[in-house]
Amino acid sequence: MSSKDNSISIDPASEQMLESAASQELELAWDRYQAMLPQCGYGQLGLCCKICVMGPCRIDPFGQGPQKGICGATADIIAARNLARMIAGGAAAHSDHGRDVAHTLLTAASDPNCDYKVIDEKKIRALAEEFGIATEGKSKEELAKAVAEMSFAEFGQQHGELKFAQRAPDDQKKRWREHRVMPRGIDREIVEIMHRTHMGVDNDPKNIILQGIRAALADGWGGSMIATELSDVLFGRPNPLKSMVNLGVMKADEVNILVHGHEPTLSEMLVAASQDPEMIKLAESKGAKGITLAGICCTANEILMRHGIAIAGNFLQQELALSTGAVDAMIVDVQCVMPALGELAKCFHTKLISTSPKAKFPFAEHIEFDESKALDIAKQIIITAIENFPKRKGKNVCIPDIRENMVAGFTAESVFEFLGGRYRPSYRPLNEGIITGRLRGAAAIVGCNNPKIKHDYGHVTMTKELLANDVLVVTTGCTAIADAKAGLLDPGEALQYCGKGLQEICRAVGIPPVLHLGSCVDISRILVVLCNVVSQGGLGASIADLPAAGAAPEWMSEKAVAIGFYVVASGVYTVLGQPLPVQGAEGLTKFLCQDIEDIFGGKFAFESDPVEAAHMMLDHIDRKRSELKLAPVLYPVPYAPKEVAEAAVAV
Ligand code: NFS
Ligand code: SF4
Repeated sequence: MSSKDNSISIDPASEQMLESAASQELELAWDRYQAMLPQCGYGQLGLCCKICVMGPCRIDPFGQGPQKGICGATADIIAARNLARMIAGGAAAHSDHGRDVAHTLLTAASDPNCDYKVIDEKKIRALAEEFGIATEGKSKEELAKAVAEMSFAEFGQQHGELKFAQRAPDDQKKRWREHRVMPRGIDREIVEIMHRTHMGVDNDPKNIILQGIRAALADGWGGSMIATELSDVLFGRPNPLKSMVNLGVMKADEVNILVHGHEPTLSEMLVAASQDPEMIKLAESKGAKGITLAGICCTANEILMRHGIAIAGNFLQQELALSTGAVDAMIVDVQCVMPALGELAKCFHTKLISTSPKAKFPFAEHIEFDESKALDIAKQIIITAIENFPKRKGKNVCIPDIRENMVAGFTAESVFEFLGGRYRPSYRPLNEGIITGRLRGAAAIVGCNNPKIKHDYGHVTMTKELLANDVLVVTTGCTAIADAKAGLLDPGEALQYCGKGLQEICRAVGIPPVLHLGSCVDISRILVVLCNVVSQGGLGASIADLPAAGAAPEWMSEKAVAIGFYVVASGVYTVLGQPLPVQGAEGLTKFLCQDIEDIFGGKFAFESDPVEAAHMMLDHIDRKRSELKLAPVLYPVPYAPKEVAEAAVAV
């Protein structure tokens, strides 16, 4: 795709950098995507197996060639095994992140010299009570130690049920127990996928997917929820705050440091180190006016939520950020970090610094992070960046002068306080809004960028379509960043896109129509919001009853697959902008897009057009409204439901 092609991104800052990168002949993900075309059809349809070396085997989707692998595996078996392994990869990534946070909490609680502290006493007390720990007379450190140890145990637990899964409404728990997908231990469910999908073990596609669901639930209601909850204890619960987003948050005359990846442990310390007066003095001594720290991807969302640190961009902007030539150091930890970055950084003075023993990269300098010396190492990293700043001098630097205001920092608790007012926290106004038809429903839009889809187009177009139809939107991850860049997290600017009912709610309550709930592990916050809405009453007894839907319009990662499955298995209708790689497997596709709804109340749909996808979500929301016998929506809205549209055509 030539960067002259206007259709690569809807974000003007990214467009500008695409032009600039093209003129410097820099290679980006979009170029590599073009070079990859045509992509393998067998892979896209889920019909390629290389689980054993009798293969690789592939199934002919046209029915002419082989219909079975050498072992006899059919299309459905092959696609189900591949998909379950994707879930295992995604659940492992989120959960290993959660485990690391538990480890940091344990260190913070045990070592008085640790740079991390147990910050949120109220939350650690509540969690300890939830875990059945006697709290009376215990210090927050003692409680944190116990909660950290019990969280560790959730990973290795061999039988029983995960603790946070108990938060789910009874209906969800009943379905999970009945179909034997209630997760036992987080690691156990992931290992069991690997066992079952080994050659010659589980060869029933549905049975394979059910184990995939068990691991996915262990992610959403286990590993991810542990990551979110314990991060809140360590770093503080987010509260609504203002910040800025897009490449233009970098400054030509300051040391620009970008953090990229996922775990908040490192980025939290970099925030502290970058604000240290000594560091700022050092930067000034090198001729810089100060230090700008900004983030890419989900670690950006973590420090945005808690400190209001600006965001430089989402997944597909990681290379564009480097292409500005203005980055003195990009510090990466784990997940969603392109291995292409090191080579690109070499075109500039930029230092790429890897920090996790789990994730090393070509051409990166490795400064290993160790939480027992967290602040010292963070300072060492900041010093490395500062010392690199003078090397930028005289080089071509191009920072797009484009940035947007945003409000972020919502949680299941702060939404609650906002909606009900500080003195009478309650989800009542939200439920009432839906019951009376002022709000049509709620939607969660999450997930990545993908060069197969015009950058940010899926997220922003879908969000606007839902807002126009009086649907309150919650968001996380790279969607949140896309929406923020488009002004949708700026309450003033976003209201113009909202239907009348949504406008009234937002004005009365003082919330933006798109609520940023954090990073991808914080989708666990969305699960808690759904539980709270159900328990508030008036909208059914199950998450599956709610006039709500989910979507990932530009997803690309295995983590997104794990999320999709735990959300669907929690009762949410979920539309994916790219199909899961199952479409060559007819039986499996029917199971995921149809039959699974009878079991869990949620199902998948695939639709690449974000407007059409939004309409499918609206149809679902309307169906749920009528099942609940709710009043018709209060204000006539621009979208005509499918039946009406079809009838109009027929006439
Ligand atoms: Ni989620 Fe976050 Fe972005 Fe996708 Fe990657 S950053 S964990 S996986 S690309 S939303
Ligand atoms: Fe082929 Fe079966 Fe081996 Fe897969 S497991 S590579 S289908 S023989």
